Amino acid sequence: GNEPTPFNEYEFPLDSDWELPRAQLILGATLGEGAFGRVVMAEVNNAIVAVKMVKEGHTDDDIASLVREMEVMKIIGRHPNIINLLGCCSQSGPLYVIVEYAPHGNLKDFLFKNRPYGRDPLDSSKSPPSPLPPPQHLINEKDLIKFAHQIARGMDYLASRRCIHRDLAARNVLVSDDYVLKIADFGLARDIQSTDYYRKNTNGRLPIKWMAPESLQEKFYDSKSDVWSYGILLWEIMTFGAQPYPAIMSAEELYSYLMSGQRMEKPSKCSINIYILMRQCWHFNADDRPPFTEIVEYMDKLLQAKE
Ligand code: ACK
Repeated sequence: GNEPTPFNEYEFPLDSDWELPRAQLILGATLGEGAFGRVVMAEVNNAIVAVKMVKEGHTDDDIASLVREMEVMKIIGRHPNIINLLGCCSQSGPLYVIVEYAPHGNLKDFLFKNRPYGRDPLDSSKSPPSPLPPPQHLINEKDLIKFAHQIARGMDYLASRRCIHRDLAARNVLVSDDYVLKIADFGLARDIQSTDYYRKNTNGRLPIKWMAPESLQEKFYDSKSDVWSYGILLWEIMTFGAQPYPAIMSAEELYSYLMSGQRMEKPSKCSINIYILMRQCWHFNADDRPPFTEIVEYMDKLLQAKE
């Protein structure tokens, strides 16, 4: 049913491989909230973690999605470039799914905050000094390529585990210590049938701009549609978090733009080799797009050339 349900009305089977004593968990500040979910910072055995839970007013379906997300994370297993499951509290109290904490937040905001001071990466002409505070992290082109490389490795791993992300974007990649990037929300149950192309996400952006043509047209998703999204994510990285296709306002408009063969231009600070990769990810025909394994190899070579 879809009626709101109070806490503690659910019983979950005990999984002793993952269960942590509730008393060891000290909940802290809320990191973020969605419609029915919440992510809270917490401490367990002197380590900082992130805890996913449902909010009050959730439905049975929201609980089921959180359980499913946790089960997917258990099955997929560990990789350095994904947000890994650490444990859960599932007995006598609300369900807490405990995952790795990424101290620098999402990649889009991280890149935007650390734009080279006073410069708009989309604009090669002189632009007035930015009103933003000076960047805390100095990020050069090699760092950007390393970011793209790590995301490709995480996606190659997820694809090898038969996991399709369906919403790969800089907002869904988190920045951990030492510039380690981790793909988040790969275990989310996404009800593709009910995807609302017109509804903006919490940041007011249209998620359609990351979607492959076959996802826009037929709601079809596979690893090759994730590769398309990876190309958009590459573009976000190379523009320090700019908004893709700023002039496009609807799914129909985007589809005809792509159908006519148009693609985003090379960002001014982006090397031709990275742009070539973006364009390969944006082949209309999914079979012409490189698999993540090839993308990783391509980035290996680019980084070796920069040694
Ligand atoms: O950009 P943010 O600060 O990073 O806002 C979102 C918000 O919660 C909603 O998802 C943050 N968040 C989610 N998972 C984690 C995590 N494992 N570590 C740190 N922050 C997280 C995210």
